[in-house]
Amino acid sequence: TPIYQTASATGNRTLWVVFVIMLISSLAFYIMAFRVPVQKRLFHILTAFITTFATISYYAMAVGDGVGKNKITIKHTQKHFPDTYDVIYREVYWARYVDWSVTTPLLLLDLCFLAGVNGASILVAIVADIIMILTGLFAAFTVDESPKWGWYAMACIAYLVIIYQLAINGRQTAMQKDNKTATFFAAIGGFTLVLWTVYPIIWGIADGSRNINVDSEIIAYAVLDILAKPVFGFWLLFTHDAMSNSASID
Ligand code: RET
Repeated sequence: TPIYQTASATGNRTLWVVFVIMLISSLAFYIMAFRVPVQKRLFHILTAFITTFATISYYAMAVGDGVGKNKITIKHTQKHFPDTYDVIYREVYWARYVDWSVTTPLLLLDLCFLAGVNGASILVAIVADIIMILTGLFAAFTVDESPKWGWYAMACIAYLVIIYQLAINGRQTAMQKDNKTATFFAAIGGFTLVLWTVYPIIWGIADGSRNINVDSEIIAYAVLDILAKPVFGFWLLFTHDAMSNSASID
């Protein structure tokens, strides 16, 4: 008998709550953007776009459009007994991958511009990021177990490339800037590194091995998304506004 894994009212309510938080944050970021001169708006615009895309994708998930079904067969081998199979149908929110494929590159641009990373390294980080999200999407929709983890491994390698560009390259260039920028980049970059690393862990126990239910998955990503987008954004923009008043970054 197949196993069905679907969201309940709790999961759906969580999606709506995050939709509202993303919407309000976006409005706040656009207002903050208009309050600074256009030459200082780059971070504001990037950050506002990030939550705008998240607003759209959470709406898609909450109304039930951004979600599909994936069937996976898990084989259990036992000595002296015939193989048994678990067939699991699970809801997969593909709208997340649409969101991430746009917003994670924009988040990387925020960090790269803050650190002053060169164009080639920015491009490498962004292409690696797109590969990470697309291979993650393929992983989420494979039907057999082994290719799933093959896609997952590819995504993890791409993630390591991003970390290299930001944590090694980015930190080096940030340290050549003024003290305040260097310290701030270390703080917000460290925050990002920890947060982003939790995503593949959640994915592994949710979409990957299907050990947690869809509601828990929705709640886990909700917390991460709020920290990675609105909290990250307010922190970046308030610090940026405070620092540019004392003329340190542009
Ligand atoms: C996947 C699965 C495959 C392996 C890896 C992943 C990484 C995802 C990341 C997502 C970050 C999302 C953010 C969203 C903002 O709100 C695709 C889950 C490595 C790092 C920051």
